[in-house]
Parts: sequence; structure tokens; C-alpha cells
Amino acid sequence: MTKKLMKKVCLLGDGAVGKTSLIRKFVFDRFEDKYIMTFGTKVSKKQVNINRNGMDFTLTFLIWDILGQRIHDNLHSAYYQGASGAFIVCDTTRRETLENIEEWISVFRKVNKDAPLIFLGNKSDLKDQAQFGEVELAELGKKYSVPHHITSAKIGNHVEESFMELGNRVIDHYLHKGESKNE
Ligand code: G3D
Ligand code: MG
Repeated sequence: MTKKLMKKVCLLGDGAVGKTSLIRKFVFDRFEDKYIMTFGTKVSKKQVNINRNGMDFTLTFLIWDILGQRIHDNLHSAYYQGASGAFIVCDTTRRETLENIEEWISVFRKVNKDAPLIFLGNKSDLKDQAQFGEVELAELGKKYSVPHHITSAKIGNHVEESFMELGNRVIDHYLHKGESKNE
């Protein structure tokens, strides 16, 4: 028997860290796919199969992408509302995007108390421009008990793995919280 779940996830982080590119890579397996976003938000769907605790799940990700980038934008609270999980993304070629992660955690947690998070350090293909790496991201991950991955939306490194890990955590959270009313 396969349990079907549909769960909202979102991506947070400074402008141009690669949020839209990561979604495109995962959903379409394409790096560039010019599309028009009309209402400031685009929701993409992708279905994955996950086995957890001996149970089969078909998880449909509803991946919310947002146009606005400012941290203190009130519109963002609606964007985080009801998310079952989120990535907080930074850009390994810009240190300030790592420093801003803590602020992204706090704005997210104001609206959403306990959904699982994963940190992503994106643009790993730009090695010669790197301003920080896995060590720094791991340190922050340890502080907040949040797992991390170093990704490249361009060449696809660890993109699929990151979404699968978030999927596993979303399902674990679902199993532990008995949140079946939110399906
Ligand atoms: P955002 O949605 O977080 O604002 P985008 O970021 O996905 O729009 O990406 C911002 C820019 O970074 C884009 O470049 C995109 O192509 C580039 N980018 C995203 N991810 C990667 C990556 O992993 N490696 C490299 N090399 N570039 C990446 P443009 O030039 O289109 O603005
Ligand atoms: Mg974007």
C-alpha cells in the first residue's frame, strides 16, 4: 500500500543565490528555462517515491518560488505559511549570503515553528570564486541542528539528493506529528 502525500515546501535566501535555478534543475532537470511569473509566486509540482519505516510514500512536492527577495517583506509570511519544509539557500561566492541565513531562519520560524529545514550552499561549480565552503556551512548547521548540502544548480550537484533528504524529513515529521489532518 502506498500512502499519497502532497506537501508545500519553499526556498528562502538572499536574491540571486540560486533558488529559482535549484527548483528548475530539480523539477525540469534544466538549468535555464525562461518562464513568466505573474503574481510574484510560482508553484511547481514534482512527485517522488520514498520508503520510510517500511512504508511506501508517494510525495508530491508543491515547491513555492517567490520573486521578492527582501527579508522584511510582509508578503513573505503568506509564503511560509503551511510549509512542511524549507531550504535556506546561500551562495558560496558571497559570504554575506551565509551571514544572512540566521535572519532567514528567524523570519521563517516566526510563521512556521517546526517544519524541517535544510541549508544549501549553492554555486559549488564556481570553485575559484568561493568565499566559504562546507566547513562554515556545517558549523552553522551544527548550531541550529540543521543538515546542509553544497549544491550546484548549474551542473546539478547534490540537487536531487537535497530534495530527497527534505522529502524524507517532511515524511518523518508527518509520521511523528500525526499531522494527517493537513494532507
Ligand atoms: P534566486 O532565485 O535565488 O534569486 P536565481 O536566484 O536562480 O535567479 O539565480 C541567480 C543567478 O545565479 C542566475 O544568473 C543563475 O543562472 C545563477 N546561478 C544559480 N545557481 C547557480 C549555480 O549553481 N552555479 C552558477 N554558476 N550559477 C548559478 P543570471 O546570470 O541569469 O542572473
Ligand atoms: Mg528567483
